Amino acid sequence: MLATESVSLLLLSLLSSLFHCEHSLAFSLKNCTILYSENPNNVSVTCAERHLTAIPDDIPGNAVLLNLSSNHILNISRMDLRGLSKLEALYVKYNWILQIDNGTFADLVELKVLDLGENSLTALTKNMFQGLSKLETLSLNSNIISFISPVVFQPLVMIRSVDLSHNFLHQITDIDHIIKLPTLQHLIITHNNFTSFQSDDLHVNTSNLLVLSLDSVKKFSITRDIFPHLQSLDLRGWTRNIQWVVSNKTFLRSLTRLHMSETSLNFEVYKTILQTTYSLQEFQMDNIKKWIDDGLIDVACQIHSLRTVDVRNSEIHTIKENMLQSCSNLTELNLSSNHIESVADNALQSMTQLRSLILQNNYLSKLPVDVQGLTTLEVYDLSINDISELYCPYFWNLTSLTILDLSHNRISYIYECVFENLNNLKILNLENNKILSFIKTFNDKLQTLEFLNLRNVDIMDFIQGDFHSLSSLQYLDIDLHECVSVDEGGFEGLDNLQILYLLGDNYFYDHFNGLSNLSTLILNVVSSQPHNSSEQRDKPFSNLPRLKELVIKVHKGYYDISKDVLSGLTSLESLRTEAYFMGSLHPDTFKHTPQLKGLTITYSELSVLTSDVFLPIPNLMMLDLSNNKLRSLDFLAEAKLPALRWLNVSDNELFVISEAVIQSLPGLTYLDLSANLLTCECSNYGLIQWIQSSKQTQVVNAHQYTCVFPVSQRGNKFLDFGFDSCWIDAALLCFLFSSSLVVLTLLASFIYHFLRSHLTYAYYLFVAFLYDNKRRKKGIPHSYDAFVSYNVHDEAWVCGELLPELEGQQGWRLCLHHRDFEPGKPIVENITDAIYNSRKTICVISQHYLQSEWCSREIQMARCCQHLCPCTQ
Ligand SMILES: *[C@@H]1O[C@H](CO)[C@@H](O)[C@H](O)[C@H]1NC(C)=O
Ligand SMILES: *[C@@H]1O[C@H](CO)[C@@H](O)[C@H](O)[C@H]1NC(C)=O
Ligand SMILES: *[C@@H]1O[C@H](CO)[C@@H](O)[C@H](O)[C@H]1NC(C)=O
Ligand SMILES: *[C@@H]1O[C@H](CO)[C@@H](O)[C@H](O)[C@H]1NC(C)=O
Ligand SMILES: *[C@@H]1O[C@H](CO)[C@@H](O)[C@H](O)[C@H]1NC(C)=O
Ligand SMILES: *[C@@H]1O[C@H](CO)[C@@H](O)[C@H](O)[C@H]1NC(C)=O
Ligand SMILES: *[C@@H]1O[C@H](CO)[C@@H](O)[C@H](O)[C@H]1NC(C)=O
Ligand SMILES: *[C@@H]1O[C@H](CO)[C@@H](O)[C@H](O)[C@H]1NC(C)=O
Ligand SMILES: *[C@@H]1O[C@H](CO)[C@@H](O)[C@H](O)[C@H]1NC(C)=O
Ligand SMILES: CC(=O)N[C@H]1CO[C@H](CO)[C@@H](O)[C@@H]1O
Repeated sequence: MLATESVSLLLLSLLSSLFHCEHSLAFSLKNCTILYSENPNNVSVTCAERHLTAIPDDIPGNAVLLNLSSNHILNISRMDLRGLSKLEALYVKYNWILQIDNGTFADLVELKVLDLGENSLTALTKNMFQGLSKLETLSLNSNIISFISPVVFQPLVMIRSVDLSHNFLHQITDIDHIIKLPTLQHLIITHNNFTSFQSDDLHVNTSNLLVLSLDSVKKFSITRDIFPHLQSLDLRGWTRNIQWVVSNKTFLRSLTRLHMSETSLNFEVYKTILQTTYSLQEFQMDNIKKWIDDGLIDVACQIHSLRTVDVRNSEIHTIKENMLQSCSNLTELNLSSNHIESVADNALQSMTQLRSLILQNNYLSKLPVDVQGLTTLEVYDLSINDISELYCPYFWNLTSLTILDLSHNRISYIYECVFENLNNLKILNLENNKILSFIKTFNDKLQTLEFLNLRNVDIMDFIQGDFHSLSSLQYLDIDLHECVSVDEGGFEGLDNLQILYLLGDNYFYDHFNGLSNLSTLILNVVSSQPHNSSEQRDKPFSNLPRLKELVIKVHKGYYDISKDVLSGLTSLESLRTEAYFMGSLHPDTFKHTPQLKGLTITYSELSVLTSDVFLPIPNLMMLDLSNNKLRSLDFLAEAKLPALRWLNVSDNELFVISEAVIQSLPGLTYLDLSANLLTCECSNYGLIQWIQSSKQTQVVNAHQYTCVFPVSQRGNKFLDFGFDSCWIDAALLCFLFSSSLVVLTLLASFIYHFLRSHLTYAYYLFVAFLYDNKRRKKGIPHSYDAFVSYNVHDEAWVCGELLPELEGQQGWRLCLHHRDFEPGKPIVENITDAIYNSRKTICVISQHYLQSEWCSREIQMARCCQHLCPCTQ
């Protein structure tokens, strides 16, 4: 009895430990999200923008990227990042970090990128970066660092780039140890409080630095060959009048790129700087309005090697005749974001090598005449100006042009002749213009064009033949402000088109004829209001056999989508719709798209879905049904979606998720249930258990979900819901279980005590039965013809009468117990052996026989196993 009780106690404690399972192994993180990725090794975790004050303790150990940006973290200690040995990138930007403990990053042996920018660090202490032997990029910008330990960078044996801009450093010796690092290529130290930058202060003979961004200093002096590899110098933000000393021009022999800005420098200083950079190829200047008129560009162009000039935000109004007179060797000129209204005749004429001319974001109202002669031009950008007219033969000699950007102008008409001769043009951007018609614009021209952007042009109608000659076109964007129409055959000729963006309201006709190679179609539909039913309307995409991706966004949806709307889309892998399949989905909708892997149906007021809808698409991997009115996911339980990995059902009206649903999605790794009406009741018990214990499926932000029902629980955290009420059921279960156990034990001991002998007997009968079965299966022959069962008192008769008769006269071989039983063997086994080795059993029945226990057993066994007994009568 005692034993039984302790067994049930043990069971009870086992049960209760199941109910209070361990959370720490769970996959749904408390304050972070693992970004979905098809590659299981790419574990990117983001905890950004969550008001965190400390690094969460449940970051998975296999995380590769961790984003902790924009929180309120104050310090990082040794334990916070323990074990994250796979981490390659760590972003802790925009926090309040004051302190980082020694050895904090010791476990981060794979880390390549560390961003500690925009924090409150004051010092970089000795062992701070210990262990970061693979770090390549370190950002420490916008802190208040004023002290750097001489040895802090020593562990960083692979470091390539360090950003220390916007700190409180004031001595160049502070960065001495950084410049020394042999692997360092890129150093940013702008916006500090350095007074000078002098090679004599640096205790290094040769630095491998390629790029240096430097703060405004009073003195810049290089008197040793310390930067033989320096390619790029960024001196933006220099406001002081400085002393610039480069004692030998060869010291900056590798410098090809110089970037400067601001206007407070003396013109003479600019000149001095430029004169010491004799290999310069690229000169970029911002905000140098003041020196433009004095001819700064011209001074720069006198460096023979210069090829690129980039002058932005400098309020240039006119490109004067002599402004670029020395710039004849330039290949790239960028004058974007100025106020250029006009270009003087002959201002650009000398630039016979020019390949790229960027005049973006200016006030030009006419095409600059001079450009007509720049026959070497390959890139011409006139976007964001006021140009209203394109005329002929303006572009005719620009035969090398490959990119022409005329977007964001006021062009209203394009004459038939405009694009004549542009036989190399690949990209044409006419976005945001007032063009009303394209009649013959592209006729027999632009056969090499691959990319055409007509987004937001004012055109109303595309007619047959408009695009006829654009046989190389791969990308076409005609997403417009207003609805337009494309006449039947309007897209004819676009045999190579792969990507098409389209806006309008009546595309559901026969308009995709001829687009047999289209792989992506993005439709922005104003309204899907049905027109007269016709076969084309019901099967609008039937001519797009190669289409892989279809996006349909409807601004005003209607409730009448044909079940065959996807007919013909046999290659479709991704379908994204918004407000398109309004209200319901016909079960046969996806019958035509067996390859579908990603499906999005949002803002469609779906409240009920049936599992049949998904039966034709068993390969579905990503399903987004967010922003609908679903009240149940039970359809998923029968839908059989074994490949489903990503499921978003946020912003619906779900209140209970049954365990059947959870179990039907074996491959799920990402589930978003946010913004539903989750009920904190026992019916969600399975869900909560699963969220907390699943090691495969992440339920995004689950720890932030709150109860909506019942009203008494409203606002409480969903996962905190106590199962006290559900406990009653569990306790009852335990009670019933243990009571049955007790009753069973009692019964067993009763039987054992009172019916033991019967049980033994039954046991032997059973053994006999098994034995016989085995023999029969094996087909072992019998050793005797008969076993004679008799009582000892009848032995005289058996030996004297029966034996001579049967063995002597008939030749039978009999088995007699006094003669043939094996001595030493248990009697029962001897009996069974005898019976089974004999074909028949002969029972010699007498008064003694009937009184003997053994004899009656022999009869029973023989009956049971030879299926007959000759002496039952
Ligand atoms: C890893 O996953 C993130 C998030 O899904 C993604 O942005 C990134 O491109 C992926 N990186 C690789 C190398 O697959
Ligand atoms: C980290 O999160 C911030 C804030 O959401 C975001 O702006 C930034 O792009 C993220 N960084 C990376 C590398 O994902
Ligand atoms: C880290 O910050 C927490 C407050 O967020 C504070 O309690 C703790 O003492 C700090 N640790 C150290 C080592 O400064
Ligand atoms: C780091 O270690 C140095 C000595 O090695 C010690 O002076 C300093 O206070 C330590 N810093 C922290 C934050 O523990
Ligand atoms: C920068 O240095 C000057 C003098 O060298 C000092 O007056 C000023 O306070 C310093 N600024 C900062 C932000 O350290
Ligand atoms: C710099 O070179 C000089 C002589 O060439 C040598 O004596 C000195 O040790 C070197 N300094 C460093 C820091 O390598
Ligand atoms: C400049 O340096 C080069 C090579 O280092 C040397 O040949 C030349 O004499 C130096 N010129 C001057 C003026 O010191
Ligand atoms: C243009 O380049 C040629 C050859 O490289 C050179 O002779 C000429 O002086 C350069 N012109 C200017 C203005 O730099
Ligand atoms: C185009 O080039 C031809 C021959 O080089 C020349 O005659 C014609 O004037 C040029 N046209 C323009 C518009 O510059
Ligand atoms: C550091 C931090 O803000 N941690 C939060 C993580 O999420 C849990 C549960 O939502 C909060 O209680 C913690 O404050």
